[in-house]
Amino acid sequence: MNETLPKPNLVPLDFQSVSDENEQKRRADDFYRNLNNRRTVREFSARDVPFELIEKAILTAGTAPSGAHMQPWRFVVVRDPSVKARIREAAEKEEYESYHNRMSEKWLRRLAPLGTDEHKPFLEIAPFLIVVFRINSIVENGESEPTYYSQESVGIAVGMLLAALHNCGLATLTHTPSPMKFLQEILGRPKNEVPFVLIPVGYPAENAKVPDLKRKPLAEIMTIV
Ligand code: IYR
Repeated sequence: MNETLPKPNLVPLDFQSVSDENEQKRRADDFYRNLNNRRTVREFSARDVPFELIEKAILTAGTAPSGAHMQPWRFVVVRDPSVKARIREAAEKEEYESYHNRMSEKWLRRLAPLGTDEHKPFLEIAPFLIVVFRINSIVENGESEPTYYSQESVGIAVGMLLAALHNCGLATLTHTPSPMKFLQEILGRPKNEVPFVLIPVGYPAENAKVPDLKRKPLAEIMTIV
């Protein structure tokens, strides 16, 4: 072992235990019902959202566990209409190519029930876009080092972000224009920050519709050994 490695700095755990099993079950059920009610929304209202809610949701996402606790994420909040317009223009250009020339017949068949296409008006209508970047390397003392398990880490943080936004009554869409490199350029992010997902946030449009999706039952998603 390398003798110069630092020692861990351990402090007492602040574990908030839940009073009893019934209370645990009640909370488990409440949380499930709350998240089971979340739907990806593609029709947004222009109604404004308190910025504080966006900040709190990002703080929540930032509590996610991460590989070697490197917290390899950056959340860029876009509210400037001119930046949103540039993002829409660039995304629609890529998406046009994807839908017309890049996606396979099988893929298009999978997407057909969702009703998606290359038109992305929500990129301008939603009051906020949160663009999540994955930090793939850092520089320390002039030396470059990769972040570890950054895909998994950022995926977990995004899950928590979506749950936090839903929990405070906001609608979200996980949008992945492909390729996403234009986001790095428009938002002026450095090369080590790789676009991960783009999340429009706001309230649903009045009478917004969503696809009639069914979720897999427990027996199909859980295996007990
Ligand atoms: N990125 C495209 C296509 C798309 C792909 C998947 I996988 C989806 O679940 C939904 C859409 C778009 O955003 O339209």
